[in-house]
Amino acid sequence: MLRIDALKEIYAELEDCVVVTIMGAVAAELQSIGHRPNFFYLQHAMGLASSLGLGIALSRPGLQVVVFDGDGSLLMNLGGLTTLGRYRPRNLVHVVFDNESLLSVGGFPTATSTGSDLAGIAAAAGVPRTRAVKALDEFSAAFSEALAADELTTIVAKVEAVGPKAFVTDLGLLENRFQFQRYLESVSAERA
Ligand SMILES: Cc1ncc(C[n+]2csc(CCOP(=O)(O)OP(=O)(O)O)c2C)c(N)n1
Ligand SMILES: [Mg+2]
Repeated sequence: MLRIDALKEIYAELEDCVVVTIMGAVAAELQSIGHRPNFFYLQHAMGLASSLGLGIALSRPGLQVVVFDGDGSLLMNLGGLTTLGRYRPRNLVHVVFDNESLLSVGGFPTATSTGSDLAGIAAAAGVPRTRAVKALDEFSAAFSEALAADELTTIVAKVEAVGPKAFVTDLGLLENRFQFQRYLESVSAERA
C-alpha cells in the first residue's frame, strides 16, 4: 500500500475532522491532495504529533481529531502512547504510517523493520482499540470504523517506503498555525 493512496482513500472523511500530521513526507503528501484550514502540519517536533492531537482532543471533546504519525516519529516518543492510553480521548484516531523507515531524511531503517510491533506496543500502553492493516481496503474500513467507534484508536498501516519527489509548499509555518487556530475558534460556536 502506498501512503498517498491511503490518504486519498480517506480524504473526504477528513472534511469535518481536526487533522494533525507529523512533518516530512506525510505532511507533503496530504498537502498535495489538497490543503484545508482544518489541517495542521506539525513541523520539526518529531514524535509529538499525537501529543498535540491529545491536547486538542481533551480540550475540545466535541471535535473529532485525527493524527497522522510515522513509525520513526512514534518510536522517538513512545511515552506519547502511554499518555494517550492514560487519558483515552474518545474523539481521537491515531494513524501511524509504518514504512519501516526514516524516509524523509534518507530512508534509514527503523526498529519496525526488525519486528517491533507498534500496534502491540500501543495496546500494551493502554490504547483501548488498535488495528494493524496492510491493504488499502483494510485501511479504509479500519479508518471509517475508528471514526464511528467513539473510542481512542491507533491504526498502524504498513506502507511502502515511498514518498513525494519534493517537499515543496507555499504554505508558511505561521500561516498554517494562524489559519488552523482560526479554524478551531470558528467551530467553537457550533460544537463543544
Ligand atoms: C527531534 C528531531 N530529530 C530529527 C528530525 C529530522 N527528521 C525529520 S523527518 C524524520 C524521519 C521521520 O520518520 P517517520 O516518522 O518514520 O516518517 P517518514 O519520514 O518515514 O514518513 C527525521 C529523523 C526532526 N525533525 N526532529
Ligand atoms: Mg517512517
